[in-house]
Amino acid sequence: MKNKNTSRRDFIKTSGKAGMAIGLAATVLPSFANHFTAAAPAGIPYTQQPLLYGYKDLEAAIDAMTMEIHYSKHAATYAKNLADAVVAEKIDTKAISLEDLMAKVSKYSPKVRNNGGGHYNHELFWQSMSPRSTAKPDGKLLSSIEKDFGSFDTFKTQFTDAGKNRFGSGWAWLVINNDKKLVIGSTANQDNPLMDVSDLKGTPLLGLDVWEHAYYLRYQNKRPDYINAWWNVVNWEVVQKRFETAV
Ligand code: MN3
Repeated sequence: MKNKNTSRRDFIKTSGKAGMAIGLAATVLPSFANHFTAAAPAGIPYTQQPLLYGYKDLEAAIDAMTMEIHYSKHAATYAKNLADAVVAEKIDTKAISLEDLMAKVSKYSPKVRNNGGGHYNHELFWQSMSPRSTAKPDGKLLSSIEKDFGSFDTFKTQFTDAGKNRFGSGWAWLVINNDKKLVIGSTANQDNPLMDVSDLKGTPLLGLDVWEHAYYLRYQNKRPDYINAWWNVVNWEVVQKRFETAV
């Protein structure tokens, strides 16, 4: 995986044809289809990474066409625009991680905020889903959820409400804050809880895209139906790993 990602990144760098590289990634998707293992929680690269499942694999919640357009058009554009902004604003991506860039995003242009957030959020989102979802987490994450929200069902209801009630476009989040407490909230547009400009602050453990482009083809105006179905594809294994890294 690591070599593949590296060579793909080099390919993008040398060819400058990000769109072509993304098309290539889409055609080789079946070779990744058997790798449902949890992705590493720490550090999201600046470039778009291959999906660890096929576009059709999340049908329990999201149709294949939505996945394809979302990944290969919307998210790819954020990654490309971030790459452009990184060059224009002379951001040394070897010296500063994407997470650290988010933490001082107010010092950069709106293009970095919108596309850096857009790229980070989507990479986290793809990792947060799996065709082999378990109904709930276990271990320390489950006990922390039960401690901080009363029960797993209460947590689900509050998270669902955060997504339902986010006016316009944005994201619902489960974060762990500086006091190691789990907190649910939402952000507008492509902001995220790592950003210094965000009211909601913490390390993202789980993020849900509630932009219309994430659900409109199947669910139209029914965002709550999308969120209710989305629980069927949450990759709790990855969320647990993020939690264990953060605590
Ligand atoms: Mn999106």
